[in-house]
Amino acid sequence: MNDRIDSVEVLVSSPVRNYVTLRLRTADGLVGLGDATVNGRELAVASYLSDHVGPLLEGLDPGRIEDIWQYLYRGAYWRRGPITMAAIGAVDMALWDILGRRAGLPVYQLLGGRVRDHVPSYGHAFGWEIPQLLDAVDIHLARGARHIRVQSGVPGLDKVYGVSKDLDYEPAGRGARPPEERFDPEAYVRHAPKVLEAVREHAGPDVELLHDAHHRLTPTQAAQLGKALEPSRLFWLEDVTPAEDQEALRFVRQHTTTPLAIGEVFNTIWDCQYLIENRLIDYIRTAVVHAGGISHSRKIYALAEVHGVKAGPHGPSDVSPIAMAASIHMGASVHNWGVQEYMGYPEKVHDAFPHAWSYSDGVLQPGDAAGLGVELDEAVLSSEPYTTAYLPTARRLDGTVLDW
Ligand code: CS2
Ligand code: MG
Repeated sequence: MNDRIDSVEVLVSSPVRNYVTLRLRTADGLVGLGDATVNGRELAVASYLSDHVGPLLEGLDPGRIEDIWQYLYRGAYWRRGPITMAAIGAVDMALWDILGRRAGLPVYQLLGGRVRDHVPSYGHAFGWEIPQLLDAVDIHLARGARHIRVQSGVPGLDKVYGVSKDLDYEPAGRGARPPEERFDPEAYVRHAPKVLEAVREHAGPDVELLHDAHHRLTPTQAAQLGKALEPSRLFWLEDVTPAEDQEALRFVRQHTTTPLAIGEVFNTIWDCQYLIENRLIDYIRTAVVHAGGISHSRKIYALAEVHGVKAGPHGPSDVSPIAMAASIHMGASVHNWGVQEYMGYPEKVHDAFPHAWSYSDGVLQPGDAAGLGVELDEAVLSSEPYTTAYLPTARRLDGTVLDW
């Protein structure tokens, strides 16, 4: 049958950042692309795909998207986790891409069509000191942004996650070991409210402000921070406590009305179920690539819809433009959408993955190309060799390892 999957390729590439891309081809020449990037664990997911998943796909009907998802998830004894789910996510994205290309329709149309005119997004403003941060906020405002994530340095520390001194994207340090940083959660909790207050004062009441604490606080610190931030009226406070301890968020929620977001490290609907069903969060942050693709993400959003929770997907530059496309297509067609993170990409990444989706004036558009609307420029994609790169490991001032 000439519409069967007849080739499965896994491309590990490094146009400035490391990405893992899945390319499926059908016997009649259609191509589907999926993103399988797991930042800092790229080769593990590449092996999972090429050694364990690829051989199963050859000869299958690419139109059986849900069945292939179930086959790869339920049909294997070991399941869940970021590597497995990113691999399944990449396959799922590529199958929706093929379906769209076969139908001559953009994926958002296959998902039920538009429910909004554009997909709201937020970018990152950071500055080591408050004046630099305010300048960065002004750049976002001048671009037309309505949602901005703000992060700053902390007095007494010389590095803070998310506050790059010279780049406009979050870098991962190349090398065999992650670089190390020192972080002091207490100093951070004391300082962050002053930062958000200054930004609110500067930006006025209309702009939506977001802030990420990166799983580094105790429940009590998180509750104190949420309370202290109330006058700054955040859109969301993200990842206040380590994501495994979901009951901690009940305590935080009981003490603050600052909206809470979490879930960028979640991989399945079962990771999200407790928090959503108990209404302990306002936004669920799963990324399409790390949570099993479009098919599974739609189920997470549907569960969230029933419980008044909105989607606010993770979208750093370590999620490739293919996953970004898939997320934007969902953003155009999912009713309970809050906002898409859009950190942006170095120019070379846009060149490596030419895409129909676009960003301007603070919002994203899926474009009208068939499928996901992303192609590969292999010359750019392979212009830099893959080398391991890691986000820094953080330790407390006394040297104990902190959560990421
Ligand atoms: C962050 C990410 O975007 C975010 O909210 O939490 O920058 C995160 O640090 C990286 O994506 C990790 O790969
Ligand atoms: Mg985050």
